[in-house]
Amino acid sequence: MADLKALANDLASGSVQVIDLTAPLQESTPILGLPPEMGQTANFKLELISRYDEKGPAWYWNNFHTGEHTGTHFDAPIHWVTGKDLDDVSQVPPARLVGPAVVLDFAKEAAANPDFCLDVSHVQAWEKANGAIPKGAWVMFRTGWSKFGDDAKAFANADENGPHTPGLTVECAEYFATKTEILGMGVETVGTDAGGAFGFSMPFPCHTLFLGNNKYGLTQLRNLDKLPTTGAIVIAAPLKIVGGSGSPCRVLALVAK
Ligand code: 23J
Ligand code: MN
Repeated sequence: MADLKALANDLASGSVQVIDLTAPLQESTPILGLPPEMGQTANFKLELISRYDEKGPAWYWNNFHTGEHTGTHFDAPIHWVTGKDLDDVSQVPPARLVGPAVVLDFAKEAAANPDFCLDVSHVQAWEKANGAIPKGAWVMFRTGWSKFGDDAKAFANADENGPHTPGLTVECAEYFATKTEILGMGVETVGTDAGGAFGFSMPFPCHTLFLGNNKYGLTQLRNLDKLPTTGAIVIAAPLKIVGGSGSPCRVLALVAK
């Protein structure tokens, strides 16, 4: 039998640390902007119900408004047409929210080229250096992009040709989606796809291929620089929205010290 007592002791002593990979969720949290003729997702917004006042003398609470895909969030397979018959966010099995994390660090490349795309050769070189990506892994694509997370303009990095943010090539998305048994991909940017992915030979390959192959997306992650290359455990906790295509998500990592 597995030994959770050891884990409890390690948590209590601090020899296992809990790292929060979640960005703060507030009105200023950056959101994806699509071309104006398309439907748009909403910013997060709090609406006060009462705060120890005449509407509620002893209690503070809010309603909130948000898009499902606002801030650090989870993409369920049903989000994309290729996954339309697969799970909504409430149907994702809980065992598939938790897994070992591998960190593919391409922050240097993304700093030199904001349109940097991870390709199959990068993944093969990573596996040669670090071992095979385990079954059920969360693949964390570290780009350093979270440093722009408090500045919506820098985060989107758009010019007249659209946004310029790093992502995956079509071939790399296809490799992960069809040749591996990972849970999904975690990124620091606003979505799993590159900023320029609408113009790829297959538009939005990460959404198309990951979600169509029952794999997930995690976005707007922070603190990936605090994870080891391998060895962390990641827990993604989206809200169990019945029929939902995704959800703002708390993402935590367990890291051995
Ligand atoms: C809808 C259309 C295109 C994209 C997205 C959503 C996302 O990035 C998302 O948050 O799933 S690229
Ligand atoms: Mn999304």
